[in-house]
Amino acid sequence: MRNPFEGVKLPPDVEAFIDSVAKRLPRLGGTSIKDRELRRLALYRDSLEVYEAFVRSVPSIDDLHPFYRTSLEIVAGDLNKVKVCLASLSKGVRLARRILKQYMARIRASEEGEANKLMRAGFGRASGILRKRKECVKFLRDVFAQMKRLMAVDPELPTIIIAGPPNVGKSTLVSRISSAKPEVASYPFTTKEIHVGHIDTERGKAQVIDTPGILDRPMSERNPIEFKAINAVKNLNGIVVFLFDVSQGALYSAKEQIDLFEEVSSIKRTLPALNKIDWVDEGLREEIASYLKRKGIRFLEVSAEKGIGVEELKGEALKELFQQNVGEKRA
Ligand SMILES: Nc1nc2c(ncn2[C@@H]2O[C@H](COP(=O)(O)OP(=O)(O)OP(=O)(O)O)[C@@H](O)[C@H]2O)c(=O)[nH]1
Ligand SMILES: [Mg+2]
Repeated sequence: MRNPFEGVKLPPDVEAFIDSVAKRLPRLGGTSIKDRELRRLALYRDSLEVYEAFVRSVPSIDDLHPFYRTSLEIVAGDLNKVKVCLASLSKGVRLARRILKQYMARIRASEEGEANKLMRAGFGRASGILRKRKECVKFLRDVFAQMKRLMAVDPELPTIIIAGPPNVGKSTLVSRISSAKPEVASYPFTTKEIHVGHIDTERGKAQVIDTPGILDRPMSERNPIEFKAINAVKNLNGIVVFLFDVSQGALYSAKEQIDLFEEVSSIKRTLPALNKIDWVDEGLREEIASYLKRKGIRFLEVSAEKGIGVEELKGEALKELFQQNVGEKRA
């Protein structure tokens, strides 16, 4: 599935739109003054099409995949405002068209000497109607410009979500296990860049994403937007590979990492791996490994950077992923 917002035709800012129409008016001639003024209002009327094209290009909000609907909600702050503004803009354009039509009829019925005055009046009234929607247009423009940029994640594809504390090696792992160079995407969830890679398998295509700034802190430190972000990730069809940092350079204690792991694994099916095994801190490794063993949780030991154990991790993750997918399809 492609980003449903990719095809949205962004609307021009209202003042810029009015300005650009006004600038084109003096260039229009005609066989008479009346003819010229009619052509001017017709130009205005036809130019309104950019707003109609925008509204038509917006996908139905209620039919969006939950991943994209949640993303839209995060970006817009309020889905209802998006709907209200879209409706208000549609109505404004219809009203402006009607006004222009009325003034064109009046010009046709008027004396030559009245035509320019009527054109100005029609122009002014139509512009007034659009100006009332100025804030809405600005809001919609900003929101959909951001949504258009969210291209790389396909919520329909089976997805391996790489999670773990900051600096654990998530991005390194994404590029290690995906076949192509990962794409870099911006997301409303995080100010950081998300990497999206793909894996081609016999059973079909899968994607791998890292989650900087999303699944890397305790829930208690989160704001409402971050909760929604987690929800969006939850809505992806996938499993989590959780990386622990067991290196001598680890920024987080075993307890902090284990607490985070427990939170993440309560959200989605999670496969843990101890990363940076090439630069291991034995104490840290032992503490985390014994916790996992005590819980009866299987884990792997890897070095994303050196490529140690990475193929095995990839194989395990894909196995779980496709097992889960088969299970879900049967259910
Ligand atoms: N020694 C060692 N270093 C690693 C390994 N994997 C990653 N690193 C290093 O760890 C640092 C962080 O790696 P990233 O892949 O950027 O980590 P990240 O989890 O994406 O970091 P954020 O996105 O900032 O949360 C980099 O300097 C990597 O080179 C590993 O297996 N061994
Ligand atoms: Mg990263």
